Amino acid sequence: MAAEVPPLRERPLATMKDMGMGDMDMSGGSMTGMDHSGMAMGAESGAAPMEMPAGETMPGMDMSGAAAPAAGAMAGMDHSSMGGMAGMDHGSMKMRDFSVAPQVDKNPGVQTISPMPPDRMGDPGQGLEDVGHKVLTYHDLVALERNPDVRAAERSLDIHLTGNMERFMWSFDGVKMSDYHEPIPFIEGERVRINLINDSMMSHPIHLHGHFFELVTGKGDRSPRKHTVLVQPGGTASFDFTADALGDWAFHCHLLYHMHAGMMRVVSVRPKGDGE
Ligand SMILES: [Cu+2]
Repeated sequence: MAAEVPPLRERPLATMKDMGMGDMDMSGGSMTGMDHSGMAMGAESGAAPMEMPAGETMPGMDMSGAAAPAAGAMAGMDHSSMGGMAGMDHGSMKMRDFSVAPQVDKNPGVQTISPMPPDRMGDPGQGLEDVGHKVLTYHDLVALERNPDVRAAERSLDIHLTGNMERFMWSFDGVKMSDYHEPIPFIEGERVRINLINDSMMSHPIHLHGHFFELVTGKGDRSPRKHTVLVQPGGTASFDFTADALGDWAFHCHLLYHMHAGMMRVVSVRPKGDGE
C-alpha cells in the first residue's frame, strides 16, 4: 500500500506568549503579522531579529543580529494587534526584569525573564494551536486510581528554567550545574509544590528521578501522575510531590543537550531530623 506524503505543517513561529508576556488571545495566529523589527530582547544595542522558528537554535547558526544581553525594553513594537493586552503599558515591559524573578542569578546565561508567565499546562503546544484536529493537553489527563498522597503541599518552591539561546547556555535559576554543587534539599515525607517557570522561548521537559509527582491541573485526588513535565515557552507548570524516596536524585531537562549544558540539579531527600 502506498499513499501520498502528507503536506508539512506550517512552520511554527514563536509568539508573544512564548516570551512569557501573559495569556493573550492568540487565536488565528494574529500575532504573526506583528512587526518585531524594533523589539530589543535582551539586546544591548540594536535589535535582534525576533521572528525565530520554534525549533532549536544551535551553535553555528547565523547569529549576526545577536548582541550582549542586557535589560531591553520593547519600545518600537507594533502593538496594534495586541487586543488582549489593552490597557497595558507596553512601552515599559521589560524582557529581562529580574525583579519578577529575584532568585535568578543575573549573568549572561540568562537572556530573558518571562514578565508574566501564564500556566500553560492546558495549551496544545507550539505549532499545534491551529492544526484543525483535537490536540490533547495535560488538562485531559485523569489518574485511573486515587493518588497515594492527597495532602496539600506544606510549602512551595519556584524554579526558573533559564537560558541564552544564542550562546546555548542552559540553567536552573540562572546557575548551571557545574557552577553550583548544592542539592535542592527536601525532608523525607514532606509534600511540596514545585512551580516551574520557563524564562526561555523553548519547551523544556523537566524530569525528576526517583519519584512520581501529581500535576496541578484541578483534578483533585485523581491528578495525573508523571515523572516528567513539559514546560512550554514563557509559561509555567506546577506539580505536587511527596519526597518519599531517600537519597540523591537527578533533576534535569530531558533535552539532553540542555542537561549537558547545565540545566540540571541534584535533589536530595534527607531523613527527618537529620542535621537540622
Ligand atoms: Cu531544556
